[in-house]
Amino acid sequence: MSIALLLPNRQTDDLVEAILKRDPTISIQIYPDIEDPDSVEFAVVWYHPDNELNKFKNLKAISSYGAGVDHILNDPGLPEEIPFARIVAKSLIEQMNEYVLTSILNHKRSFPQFFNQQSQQNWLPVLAKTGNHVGIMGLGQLGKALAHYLRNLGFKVSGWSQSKKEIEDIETYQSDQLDAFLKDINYLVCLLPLTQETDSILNQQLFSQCKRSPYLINVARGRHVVDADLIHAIETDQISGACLDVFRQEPLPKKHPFWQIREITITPHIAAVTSDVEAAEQIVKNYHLSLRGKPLINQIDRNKGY
Ligand code: NDP
Ligand code: OXD
Repeated sequence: MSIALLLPNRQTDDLVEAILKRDPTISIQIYPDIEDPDSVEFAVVWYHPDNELNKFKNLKAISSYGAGVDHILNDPGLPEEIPFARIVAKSLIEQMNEYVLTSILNHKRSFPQFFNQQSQQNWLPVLAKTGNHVGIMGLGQLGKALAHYLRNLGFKVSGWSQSKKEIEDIETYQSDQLDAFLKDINYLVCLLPLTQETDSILNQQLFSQCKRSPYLINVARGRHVVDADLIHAIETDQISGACLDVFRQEPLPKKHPFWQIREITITPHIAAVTSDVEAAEQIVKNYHLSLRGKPLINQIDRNKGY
């Protein structure tokens, strides 16, 4: 019996070592060298090729290698009834907080402009931008922690989520209150899961509801953004600029117009990276739970899609 790792384009040595450190009895097969598919009872996946999971006749459960599970749900060959889970880790929260704060402050204090000016030996003071109101779309594991973090640093914070939340010192809005949520914010952070409902949510209509030309920080999924609408919103100053970590196609193609837009900062899907040690801890626990037919830790609700 074994765990299969389907993590194309990733080095797997550290994850294998971390899993074996927790349980040296586990046998691990690494895609594409799966020699004994019938022995696979548990699969760990990250943007795996479609229709591979249904080759494992004895599969009992699946784990995402990260926080998102859109790549699992998008597999047309995802076996029905097989439970799957995602990774929730302290280090993801810490990295995400740090990334978003850096993006906000870079924009607020015009650092990209100063880097540019330095390369031209150009001494041109630019004052700090006013407005400290951050709106977070998604108040889950990452969004809620970010809300507390920014609030403790003195930002005004609002949050928007599917269901209404009560969080001290944070203005919270539920799904039918998007307009009110968007109206006053200076920074808009997307930390939603990618689902049918949230696909392309950052579009022209939403941007037109923002009244203070907020700076967009998308650290969720590229498919949340309608690229052409974002470019138009920046050109018409509905959105003052954007820091984008995720894209519809990754790596972002060299010809994509985002590369040429001064108001857009691009990072290569690096906001919060799963640590192999933390992932291994949850993978091994879930492997053993699945063998006993028990619910998984951080199991996904298939109906909700997150
Ligand atoms: P969670 O599942 O914990 O939280 C999701 C939040 O989004 C919940 O508050 C949920 O509302 C809300 N939500 C879901 N659907 C809707 C909707 N239709 N309308 C309004 N609110 C909605 O996710 P995480 O916080 O763990 O992660 C969020 C995403 O961040 C991941 O799915 C992943 O895509 C991305 N990510 C990106 C990384 C990077 O490096 N760029 C790293 C890690 C994650 P409710 O609480 O009411 O259910
Ligand atoms: C994740 C990610 O979902 O890195 O963990 O995007």
